[in-house]
Amino acid sequence: MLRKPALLFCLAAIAIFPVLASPPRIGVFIPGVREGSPTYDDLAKGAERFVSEIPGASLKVFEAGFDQAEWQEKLTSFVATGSFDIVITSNPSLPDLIDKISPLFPRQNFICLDGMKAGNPRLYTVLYNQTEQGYLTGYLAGLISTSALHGANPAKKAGMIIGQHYPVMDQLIVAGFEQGIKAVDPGFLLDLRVLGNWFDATKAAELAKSMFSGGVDVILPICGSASQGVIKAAQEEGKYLLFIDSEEYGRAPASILGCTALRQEKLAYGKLKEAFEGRLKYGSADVVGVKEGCIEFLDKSPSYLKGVPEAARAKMDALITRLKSGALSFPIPKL
Ligand code: RBF
Repeated sequence: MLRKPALLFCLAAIAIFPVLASPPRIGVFIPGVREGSPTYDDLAKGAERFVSEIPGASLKVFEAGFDQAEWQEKLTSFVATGSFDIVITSNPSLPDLIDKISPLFPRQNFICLDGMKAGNPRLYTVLYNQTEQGYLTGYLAGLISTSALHGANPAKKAGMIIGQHYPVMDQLIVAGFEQGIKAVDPGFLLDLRVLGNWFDATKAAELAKSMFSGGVDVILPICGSASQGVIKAAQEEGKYLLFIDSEEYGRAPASILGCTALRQEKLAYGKLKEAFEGRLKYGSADVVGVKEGCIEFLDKSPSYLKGVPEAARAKMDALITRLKSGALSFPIPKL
């Protein structure tokens, strides 16, 4: 028989780590497709790494596709299987969907990266401070556009091609990018184009070409797999691109001069681990950025080191230092 202190210890351990009793069953809900969307691919990779480290743990990755009208029904069916201890996803529009279906599955836990909603006791969200990310990227766009690089022109115009409008895009990423280019020169103009989906590479290439002919010399595409069309256009016209979300230099080393990545794989892995160990605060909403190491400008690639002039890189270093120290910070607006 267990003596009293040992028994108390066991009871305390069960109370603190209830899920440790059995290996976790993880469901990954991809609101789109993995292929061509690093934000979703990295989410799945983080979950795959987590599961690979725990004997007996299981994982199912479900791709819900591009028809957003179907997501609520697909998420409901996914959760209704009752197969998962935690359902993890990533997208600013998912917390509202989770809130809607959550009352049907009151014991189902959810984690949503790249989203923000506090108050649902079964949902934890963590938002990236994408104003910082947009600002860093816009600042580099301004520096490239005003440089003596071949392909840069005197017009103070930088571009973005986005999949669609949504609050995080408009109020954080685009707003940050615009502030960044204007920090280089207040006379800069942003040429913003909306693709209307996350996959049409042919239309994205046409948009990019019309922007280049209008005086834009650097574009930030945020349009999923359609970005392949933007790359093709930039290569043909000898213009420049910047990316966010992931390391993308390899797709066009002479055209892509900067990547400000989200550490999505690390965050997915880390939050699943916290949940498994009973440390995740369901009901709360965190915000992470450069300071926390969750947004990182990738400054080691030869594309950046050889492609961007030294004076511009020194200015980027100074900006990154200010963001890391907190000397420069951007509050999150109410979304
Ligand atoms: N980003 C992608 O890379 N691929 C997608 O298919 C995609 N679909 C989205 C659908 C909706 C409704 C919303 C709100 C965002 C979507 N995003 C997509 C953007 C993604 O969540 C993130 O904001 C960007 O990748 C910038 O970090």
